[in-house]
Order: sequence, then C-alpha cells, then structure tokens
Amino acid sequence: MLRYWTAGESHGPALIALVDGFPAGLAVDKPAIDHELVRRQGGYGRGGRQRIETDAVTFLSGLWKGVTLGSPLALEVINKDAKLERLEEVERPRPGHADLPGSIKHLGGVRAVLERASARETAARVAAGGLARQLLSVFGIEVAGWVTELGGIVLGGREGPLAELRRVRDSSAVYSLHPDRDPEVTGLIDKVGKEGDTLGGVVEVRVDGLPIGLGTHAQWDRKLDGRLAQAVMAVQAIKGVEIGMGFEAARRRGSEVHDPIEYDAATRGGPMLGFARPTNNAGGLEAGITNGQPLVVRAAMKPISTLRKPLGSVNLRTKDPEEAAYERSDVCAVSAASVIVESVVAFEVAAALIDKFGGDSVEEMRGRWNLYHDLARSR
Ligand code: EPS
Repeated sequence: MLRYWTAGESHGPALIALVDGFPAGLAVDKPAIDHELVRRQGGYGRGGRQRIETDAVTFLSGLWKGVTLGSPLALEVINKDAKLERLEEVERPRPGHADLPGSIKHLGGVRAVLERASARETAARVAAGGLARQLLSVFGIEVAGWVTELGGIVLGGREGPLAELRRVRDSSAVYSLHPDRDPEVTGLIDKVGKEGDTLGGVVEVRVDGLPIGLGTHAQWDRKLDGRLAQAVMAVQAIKGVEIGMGFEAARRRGSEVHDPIEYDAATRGGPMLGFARPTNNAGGLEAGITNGQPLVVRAAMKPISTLRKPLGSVNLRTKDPEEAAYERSDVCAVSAASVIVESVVAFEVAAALIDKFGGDSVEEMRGRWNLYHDLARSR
C-alpha cells in the first residue's frame, strides 16, 4: 500500500513528505522532481514568495546510491523564508481561508492555522508526486496537466501525444495549450491584480498508457475515481472535480454519454487487448476501474482568498468590523494548481498500480505486469 503524509509550516524550516510503501529498485531522477517543483513555483500571476524560494528536494531517507530501498522515503523541501518564530499573530481572519474555522476549532490563534493551511504545503505533495511519476514511467504511464480556463476565459484542451502537448504547454506563460491566447489571459491577470483582486480557473490532467484494471468496483474506498476525487479535492482552493465528461454527462442522454465497445483481433497484443473505444467520455474509468483509455481529471480552483483589497472581516480580539489581513499573495495560482493536481493524480495512480502489481520491488511489479497481460490476453 503506497501512502504519504506531509508536515511543515509555510514559514517553518522545511516541508516534508513521508512516502511509505514505495517499491525497491527505482533509480530516482532528482533533477526531474526539482523541475516539477520549479514549475509549481511558476505561472503568470504568482506572488512575491516565489522570488524568495528556489524549491528543490533532498532525500533524508529511503535511498541508497540514488536507488529506492523499499523503506520509507522522507523528502524535504527547505523554506528560505523561514521566519515563523518572528511572525506576529493574525487578528483579522481572511474570508475563504482556514483562519476563522481553524482558530475556533483549535481554540487558538489564526497564525497556527494559516501556516499549515497555506498552499506552500503543496511543494511537499509535488515532491511526492514527482517520485510517483517516475515509477509510472517505468511502465510507460505518463501524466501531464494544463490550464483549460482562467478567470472565466475558456481556453479548452487539445488532442495529441502528451509529449507534444507538454511542449506547447511549456511555451505558455499560464501553462495552457493555447499560448497564442496568453496576452488575453496575462492582461486579465494584470488588470485584476491592479484592482487588488484574485482569479481562479480550471485545470485538466491526462494520464496515458494505463493498463485495463487499476482500481476496483468491489469496495467504495478502493474505487479509483473516488480516490482521485479525494486527492484532487484536498488540494488547497479546489472546489470541484470532474472525470471525463463530468457534469456535462448529467445533461445528456445515455446514448450520447457511454463509449461503445469494439474489438479488433489485430490489436490484441496492444495495451487495450484488442478492445477499442471510439470515444472517451468516461475519462478512462468505468465503475472505479481503469479501462485502458486515457484518464482525464479536471479540477475547479477558486480565486486565492488572500486579497490585497481585503473583504470585510472582524477583529477576533475586539469583535469590531475590520478589513481582513493582507501580507502578500498571488493574483492567480491556477498554473501552479495544474502541477499540483498532476502530482496528486500521479500519486493515486501509482498507489493503484502497486495495489494491483505488488509494491516490494520494481522488478516484481514488472514480472506481475507481464503475467497479468499474458493471462488477460489468453482468455
Ligand atoms: C505559497 C506560498 C505562500 C503564498 C501562497 C502559496 O507564501 P507566503 O504566504 O509567504 O506569501 O504565496 O499561499 C496561499 C495561496 C495561501 O492562501 O496561503 C506557495 O509556495 O505555493
């Protein structure tokens, strides 16, 4: 069973991801994880904090000569802006943040809550997801994400091989698949930023190369769609998750939603075992099981809740009406969210891969992967 936890405060010494259940025998590409961490820091509209940090991962355990041992991995991302001991208490909770409910829940102050609730924590999730991506790559499973909507501007997705889509996305200032529309989007971010406001958007993640049969229909808490929904919904500021056609399916007839099943013996040797689906409205999942089609997950991100032109709030000490607190913030972190959602999706898919093929060593997983495909083909 692959799982992870994170620890760390936004302005504490470091963020930590503790990854348990990762198989032995994977040669880790640390620069590739660092690359994802750098991407998480980027995207047009990010705030001042990202000019201070240069995120990079350090492995504190679980590696020997760069290869996973099969023991727990502790991943560390240092905070350069580690000033927690010098920071003051916050008295004016920000609407939309954890400040008010969290401080009441813990019978304490706002600072104690916001330090942990901050999306800075997602650096640890991207580090853990970076490791998961590398395990998936061994099996030819690739993950990529992009922004499909920002501040109400609908950019949409695009068809094509993931390597090509990644190249296009990396040429966009906002990580979209339509870089020609960057000026329109960055113009809006500039305008809204000047007004002291923030913007949300929609991100999409696609996973290619999945085998048929990850996840299960048999128990609710092991259904892969449910696991993905939890992982994605638990990313800061995410308010909605869709798989495949998602909410649009509710508006269509069954005949317009479900993907017909075809068979061609000539492709029996391929990953789909001869089966073909002319459409992918299911987004790669049927009844919580991967069906060999690309997995498509979309997430809606609300605008960041720290506003330079703050909303009304209440001073928790005096109970007088006052503006919410503001130190600094991003105008828009939707591009960063695309990297984070990619990472948490990669982790859940890697967990499902280990559930199916075992998690002691990469070599055993490979053997079981081959055996399973041989058995499935010979039916
Ligand atoms: C973030 C770092 C934070 C915020 C942001 C995400 O840095 P600081 O609070 O020091 O400016 O920029 O956090 C939030 C959006 C939030 O609501 O807390 C990061 O590294 O992603």
